[in-house]
Amino acid sequence: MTYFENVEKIKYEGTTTENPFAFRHYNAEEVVLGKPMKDHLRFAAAYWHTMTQDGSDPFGSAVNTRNWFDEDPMQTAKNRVDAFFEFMEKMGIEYFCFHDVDVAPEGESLQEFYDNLDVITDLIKEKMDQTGIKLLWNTANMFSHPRYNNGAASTNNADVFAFAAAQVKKGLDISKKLGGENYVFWGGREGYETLLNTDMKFEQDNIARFFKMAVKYGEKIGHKPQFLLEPKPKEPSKHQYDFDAATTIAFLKHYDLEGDFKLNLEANHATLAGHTFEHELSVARSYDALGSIDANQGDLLLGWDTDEFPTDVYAATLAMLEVVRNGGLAPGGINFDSKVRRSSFEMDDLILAHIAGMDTYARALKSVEKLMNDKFFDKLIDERYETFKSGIGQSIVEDKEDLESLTEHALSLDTVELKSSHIELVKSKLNDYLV
Ligand code: XUL
Ligand code: CO
Repeated sequence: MTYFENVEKIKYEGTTTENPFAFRHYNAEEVVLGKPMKDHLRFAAAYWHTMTQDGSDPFGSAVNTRNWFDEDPMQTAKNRVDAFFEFMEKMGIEYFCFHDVDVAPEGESLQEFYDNLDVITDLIKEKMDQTGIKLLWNTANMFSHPRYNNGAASTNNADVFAFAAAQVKKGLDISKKLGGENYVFWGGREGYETLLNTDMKFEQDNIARFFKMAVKYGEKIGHKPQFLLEPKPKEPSKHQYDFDAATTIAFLKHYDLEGDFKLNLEANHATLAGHTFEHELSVARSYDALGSIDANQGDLLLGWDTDEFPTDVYAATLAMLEVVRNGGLAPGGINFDSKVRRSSFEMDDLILAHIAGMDTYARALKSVEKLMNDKFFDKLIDERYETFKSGIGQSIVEDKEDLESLTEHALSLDTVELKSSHIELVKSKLNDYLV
C-alpha cells in the first residue's frame, strides 16, 4: 500500500521551479565546503511529529487527516512503520528518531509493551535493511505516563525510578538491535513545581546515578551510542534541571559524566531559556559538547514550545555557522523536532513542511559557505583580539603575568587606545551573505 500517493520522490529543481513538491536549495550530493550537503546536514525525521501527532491542542480535538489508522492499535503501529519509511524515502531523509511510545502501543503491562516493541522494531529493522535508512537516536518517553507525574530519574518514588530504568534498558537493547548512533535523554519532568517539597541535591544525585546505570548497561551489552542530554528550561515542568547548555554541562562535569555525554540542542528550547540558538550551540562547542541538533523554531511572541518547522534563514545561518565551526555534527545530525500547524492538516503538509525545513537549512549552509570563503568575520574576530598577540597581551595569554606585574604595567600607561566595534556594520554585513 502507498500512503503518500500524491507525491513521487522529491527532487532538487532549483530556485526557478514553480513545483511546490521540489527542493529549491537542498541538493543532497552538491558539494559545499568540501563535502556533500547531505553529509553536513544529516537530516532526520521525528516519528512523534510525523507519524503520531494528531493536531489536537488544549482547545480542540484531533484534526489531522492520516490514512494509517486501523481499529487494531498494533495494526496502526505496523502501518505507521510502512508509511514512515515511504515518507523518508520520498523525502531523501536518511535518518530518523523516535520515543519508545511513538512506535508501539504500551498495552496493559510493561511486559506487553516490551512484546509490542519487539514486533514493531523487528519491522523497523527490516525496513532499515531494505532502504539503508539509519537510526540517529531513540529515547524513552518518561514524561507522558501518569506514573511520571513527579519525574522519572528525579522521582520521589523508587518503584517509578525502577520503571524508568526498565524503559531505558529496553531502549538501549533496541538501540543495539537497530545500530542507533546516539541515545537521547530529555527530562521533561526532571524538575520541580516548588522547592518547598523538593530535595534538589537528592534528585540530581539520583539523575546522575540513573545516567551511570545507562552507560554501564551500554558497556555490558557492547553497544556504545553517543549519549545526549537535551536541555529545556521549562514545559511541562515549571523548572527543569537541564535548563540550558551551560547548566547541563555543569551537571555533567560535577558528576564526572562529560566523557560519555554530549548535548542535543533544540532551537525552541534555547529561546525558552532566553538565549538564541547560536548562543546555546556556541556554549556547547566551547566545551566540546555539541552532539546533535533538534531543528525547529519558536515564536518569540509566545511563551511556549511551538516546535515550528524552521523557515527563518537568518537564524538557521547563525546556527549552521556554529555547526560548521564545530567540524560538523556526526555522529549527531539535524532532527526535525518540528510539527505542522493545526491548520496544516493534510498528509501533503508533512512533505511540504519538511521541504521548507530542509531548504531553509540548505540555504543556511550555502550562506555559511560564502561567509567562510570570504573570511570577513574570521578576520574581524582575529583583529578584535590583536592586543593579545604581542607585548603585554601575549604575555597574559602565556600565563606569565600576575596582578602585581599588571598593576606596574597599568601605572606606566598614560592612556588606553580604544577602537569602535562598529556593531551596526558588523550585524548588517551578515545580510550580504544570505542566500
Ligand atoms: C520536547 C522535546 C522532545 C525531545 C525528545 O520539547 O524536544 O521531543 O526531543 O524527548
Ligand atoms: Co527535542
